[in-house]
Amino acid sequence: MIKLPLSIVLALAIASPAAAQVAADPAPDRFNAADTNDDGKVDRQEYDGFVQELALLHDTDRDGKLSRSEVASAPDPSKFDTIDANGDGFLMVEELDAYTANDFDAMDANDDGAIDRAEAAQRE
Ligand SMILES: [Ca+2]
Ligand SMILES: [Ca+2]
Ligand SMILES: [Ca+2]
Ligand SMILES: [Ca+2]
Repeated sequence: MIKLPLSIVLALAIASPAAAQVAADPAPDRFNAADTNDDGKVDRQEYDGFVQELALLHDTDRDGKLSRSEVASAPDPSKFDTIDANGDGFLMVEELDAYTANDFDAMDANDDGAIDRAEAAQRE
C-alpha cells in the first residue's frame, strides 16, 4: 500500500469541498461561457452567440429551429409561446434573437450595452 504524504492528503481534503461548491452554482460558469473575450462583461454580440449555442444544443434534429419537444428540457419551457412570435410551433433563430434582445435590455440595468457580473447576479 502506498502512503500519501500528509500534505497531499490535506490538500485533497481541502480542495474537494471548494470544487463541489463551484459545481453546485452554475451561474458563474454560464457567465464565463458567455464572456468569450474574458473582459468580465457580456456584450450583445457575446450574448447572441451564447443564446445561439444554447439553441443549437437543444436542436436535436438539426433542422435549424426548435420544436416544443426539443425545448421540453430547457430551464423554462413555458416561455415557448412568448418566444414563438408567429405561432407556428417552432422557434427560429430570428424569434430567439427578438426575444433575447428584450432579455438583454432588461438585464443591462445601467444601459452600458453589456451585462456585468453584478447585473447577471441580480437576475438570478
Ligand atoms: Ca466580454
Ligand atoms: Ca429542431
Ligand atoms: Ca415560430
Ligand atoms: Ca450594464
